[in-house]
Amino acid sequence: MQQLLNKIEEYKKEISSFIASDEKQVEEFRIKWLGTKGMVKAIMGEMKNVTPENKKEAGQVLNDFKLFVENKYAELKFSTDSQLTAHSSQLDLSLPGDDLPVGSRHPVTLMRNRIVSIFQRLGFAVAEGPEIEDDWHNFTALNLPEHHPARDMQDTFYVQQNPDWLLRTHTSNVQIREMEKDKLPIRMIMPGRVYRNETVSARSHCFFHQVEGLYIDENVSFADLKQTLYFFVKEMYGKDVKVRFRPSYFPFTEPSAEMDVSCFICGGEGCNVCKKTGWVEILGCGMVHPNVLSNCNIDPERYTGFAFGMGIERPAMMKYGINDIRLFSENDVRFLKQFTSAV
Ligand code: 2U9
Repeated sequence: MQQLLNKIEEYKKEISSFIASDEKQVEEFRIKWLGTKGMVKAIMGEMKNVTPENKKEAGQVLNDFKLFVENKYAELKFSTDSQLTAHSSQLDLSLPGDDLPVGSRHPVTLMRNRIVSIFQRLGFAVAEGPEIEDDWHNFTALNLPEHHPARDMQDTFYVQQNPDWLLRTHTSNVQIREMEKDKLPIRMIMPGRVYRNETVSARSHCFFHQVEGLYIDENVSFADLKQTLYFFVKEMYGKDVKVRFRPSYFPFTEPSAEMDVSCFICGGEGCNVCKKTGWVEILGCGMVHPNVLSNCNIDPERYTGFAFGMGIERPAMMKYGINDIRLFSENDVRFLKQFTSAV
């Protein structure tokens, strides 16, 4: 056993001091030590002469030795690699690295993130849901009567194989799904893509994005709705904008309203964006209809709530001066790379 250990020590010394100046010498090293008739194989063969009580230790030592030789071989190979050495003489480590292309966020994402983060600061959580939906969650639960025009084939994309399925026309399906979970109060916003069967043009598309919001608790009033949306508008469009509510009608809210802000382009003087009116419509809102609460097993005598909804593309077009909604979905990198990835 001692003889074996001595021999290995000697070999290690020889190997450690070995230097190869070219690939040929490295190959000679490999053949001498690691080849089929090499020294490692030979010394491994000496295991048979080791007494049974020393076998375990000898096995360990021999394995370590084999690893040692293999590592040295790898080292020699690396240091004499002809490609590497050829390049290293021409390598200028002071040169700056290649530019990595940095992506930018999509303008719809930027606008969605801005809207979402304002409501998050007010304590709204974010919820998402399916884009392929059934009639109940997209229409019936929302108090849309059977023959409401929105259900019309002209406005909604239905799934051919099953007319109970459709592409959601708003993200209100997510509100219904949250209300059905039976966990109150609810204070959530629902961003997402929605679909309408409309002719594609510079101003309208068959899919676009929305953020909708829902707040349900005891004693929620229209005053809460107004205060929440005032805060949103000031954060979004600045302290100086004016706000006005106009009465409106939606089947899922009662009373309903639309909210305008004084034109943030011309300051109310009248321009193309506000069509010379001085006002820009930015969202619809209202108190959740008692029928909608009942449809989701929420007692309308005890709970009330408000809801609102806004498109994302239109404010993004106004903010970035984009004049054609189709640009958002054409994936032209020349268009997309113009937006900062700040938010
Ligand atoms: C539930 C109850 C009520 C969401 C609302 C609007 C008014 C609205 C449009 C704005 C522009 C959609 O993108 S748009 O075309 N939305 O005017 N949305 S109230 O009301 C709800 C939602 C869910 C359960």
